Amino acid sequence: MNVKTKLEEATQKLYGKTVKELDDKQLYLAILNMTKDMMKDKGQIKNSKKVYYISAEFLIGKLLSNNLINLGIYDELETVLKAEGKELSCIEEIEPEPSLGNGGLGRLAACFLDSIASLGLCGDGIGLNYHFGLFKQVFVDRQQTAQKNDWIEQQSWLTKTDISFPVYFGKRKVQSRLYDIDVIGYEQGMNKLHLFDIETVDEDIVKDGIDFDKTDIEKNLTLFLYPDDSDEAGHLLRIYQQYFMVCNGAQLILKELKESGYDLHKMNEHVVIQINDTHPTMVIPELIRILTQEEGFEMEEAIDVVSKTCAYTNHTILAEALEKWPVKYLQKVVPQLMPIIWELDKRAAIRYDDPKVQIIDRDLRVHMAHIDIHYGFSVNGVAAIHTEILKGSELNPFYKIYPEKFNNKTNGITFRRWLLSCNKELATCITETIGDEYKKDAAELEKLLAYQNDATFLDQIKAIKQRKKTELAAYLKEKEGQDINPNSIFDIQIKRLHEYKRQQMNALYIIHKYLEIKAGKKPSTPVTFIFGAKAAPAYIIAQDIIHLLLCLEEIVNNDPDVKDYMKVVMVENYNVSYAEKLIPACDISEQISLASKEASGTGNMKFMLNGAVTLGTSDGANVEIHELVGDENIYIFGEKSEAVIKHYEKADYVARNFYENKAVIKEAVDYITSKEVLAVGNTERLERLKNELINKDWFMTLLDLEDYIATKDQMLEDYKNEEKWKKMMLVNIAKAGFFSSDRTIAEYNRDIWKLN
Ligand code: 26Q
Repeated sequence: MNVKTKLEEATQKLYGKTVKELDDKQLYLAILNMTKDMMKDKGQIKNSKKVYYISAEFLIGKLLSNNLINLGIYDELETVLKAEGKELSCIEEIEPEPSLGNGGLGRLAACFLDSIASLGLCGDGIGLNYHFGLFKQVFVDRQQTAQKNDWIEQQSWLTKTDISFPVYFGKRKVQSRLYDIDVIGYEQGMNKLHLFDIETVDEDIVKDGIDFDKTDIEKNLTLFLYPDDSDEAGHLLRIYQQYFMVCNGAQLILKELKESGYDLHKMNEHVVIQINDTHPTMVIPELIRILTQEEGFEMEEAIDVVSKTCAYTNHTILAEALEKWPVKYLQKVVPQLMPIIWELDKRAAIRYDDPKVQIIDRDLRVHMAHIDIHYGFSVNGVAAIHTEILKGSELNPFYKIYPEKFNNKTNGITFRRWLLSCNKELATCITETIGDEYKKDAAELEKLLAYQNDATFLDQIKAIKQRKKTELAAYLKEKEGQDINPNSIFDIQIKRLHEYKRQQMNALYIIHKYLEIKAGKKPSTPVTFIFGAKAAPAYIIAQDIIHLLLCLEEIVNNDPDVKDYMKVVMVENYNVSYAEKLIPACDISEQISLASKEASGTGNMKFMLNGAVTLGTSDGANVEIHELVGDENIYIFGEKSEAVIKHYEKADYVARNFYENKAVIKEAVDYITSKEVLAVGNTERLERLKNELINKDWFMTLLDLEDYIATKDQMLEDYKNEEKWKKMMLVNIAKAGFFSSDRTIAEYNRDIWKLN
């Protein structure tokens, strides 16, 4: 049956009407139903060994476009709809975006599910069904406020299952409910994303914004996703969520093993559990608890088989982001796990007396990563430099004990979403030039290198970029009410707001540029600086940085001396769908974290694939991008990671020295509390931020600022050389193949999972 007939059937079944008679919302629901049915028809991917990717976050984004592409029916459906006067792209806008993640880690999990299925590997995701996910960001008085994101509708990609498990928090029992989202591979079968929930959740306890009673877990357990630095009050709830996730996950895994008739004693031959950061770490003691208490295993054997089943991925070296839960908290939430954790601690302590590798430290805090490393068979970092830092410094004592466990898996992104779906024009142009094998084998993109001197092709990619910029300008006009010049250079920094990512350094550049223009130094090409970022509500300095950016937007965009030369736009509620519009339109990709701090970054890969040129430090995957494209096709600046690590060791970085000795730096920093900014901003926030930069600056903004300014100025200058710029675009696209998550997943499978 063709797509036209299927769609007509779906609209008749749902509404008793034809396609023409329906509005976009109704059509969306009909297409949703049709797509879900077609996915079911593809059948489950099956194998005698399966990976469970367990993660507190799956930042899946909207699913319609991707599912249609993976089913291979996007173009056909678009044509059918057009014939009836309907636009598929408008219908896609109707879909609400789930926000089941903070940023990179959650988005990575989503890309991985796509690639696991697309490689035909048997693997499911296990996570939580947060009703409101991460907060929706709303700006009020140039400050971030938080609202709930109500994404679950009557009909959605979620399918309620009849699977339900008891979960005990001590003696308190809650009953779970499993919801599934089907994950369809590109021209492949299907896996599942399992999202656990409880039926007693009460959405009405949410009061103002995102405030609610944090103690009533029956009502609040799966209401929200915690932002990446929650406050004290949130910590207990975070532990409740984590245990709820792993307890359900463990029960599901064991149930599936038993249903397949496999021997639990050989669990590791049929299951591998990939633990996404430390958030799901309790799955290790939980499995050991179940095997010993309910399945008759001896402790020794339970530990052995679980250790051969679990593998851990580390995503950070920021000490404050490594989870260390007080014994007291765990004792309160999951008393039944503590005896197991003490046992695991005792066994590690008997073998190794180094205090750095203990599970429970002297302050009675449980180091979650240490459980994963001692009791898992693999530990991986997410980019080459990150894994080297783990081995050489952060986790060095563990590397010395278990060198064989450590391995690198450089992150990747799914090209289905980040090229085929978000930039159809570029995908088509590439297909017309080198064929479409690159869709299944991303390394094929290198064939584009043969077109470096082909004026027609170079002009095509430049024209596509221009088209995407014009589309974005129209969108920003509609959404943000900002008029931007589509012929200006689009300089974009989109990622979670964090001091180590240094949005504040970009802000200081903007101030510097603004003051230059005011002094009469006009740039020859106008620039638009675009930001998108959410800050954790409890992270004060991050909120201050957002405030500064919004103040700069107000001042710069309304200054008649300046507005023709530069504009600043901080988009509201940056999310996956916004990224899909911003990335194809970008000229300059800002990847400016303090070297050694960004584990990998994945936005950098998405920009590169879409023909943006990176302005970045030698950090995370930027290092590998640099190696691939060569010095001529990237702009690298700033202190290298070894030097930064030394600064921390010696504690010899003094921000004030840079502030006092460099006029350019002083001028930019002082402007934060100038009368112009104070006139539109909040004095307390602005003073606190300036003070932080001069007296603390933990992430060394001022150290790299001069080099950043010089490098970015050079980049703006080079943009004028069209021939040079087009070639840089081409090389970046051609070399992006390495960053396909298909490559990453193939490596996970080859080295860790070993699914046949
Ligand atoms: C921890 C404790 C309590 C509450 C929240 C958290 C928490 C939540 C989210 C800690 C960390 C995160 C998210 C981390 C993250 O997104 N890391 C990013 O992972 C990407 C994928 O590997 C990398 O590319 C980024 O470099 C890394 O920052």
